Amino acid sequence: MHAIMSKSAPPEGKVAFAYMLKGGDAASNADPYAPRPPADGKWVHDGPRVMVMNAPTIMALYPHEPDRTQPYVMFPDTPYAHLMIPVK
Ligand SMILES: [Cu+2]
Repeated sequence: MHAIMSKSAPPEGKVAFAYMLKGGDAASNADPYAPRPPADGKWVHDGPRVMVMNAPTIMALYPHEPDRTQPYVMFPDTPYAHLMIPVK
């Protein structure tokens, strides 16, 4: 989280696990720093989930489109890519 907030590189070789059980909203699934959705876009409303961060090799195995029903990659192709895994 420090890396994304400070726009620096995540610590090499350290995987992180996090959770957001109340869900949350994002302006973009592609741009970690988007202040709002693009003019033709919408907010991404994510439900409760756990997240695996800083594990780039597994990101290639999952889709990059937001989906509340299955795991997907948020911020793909950035140092902040992470797997979003919905929970119920
Ligand atoms: Cu996320």
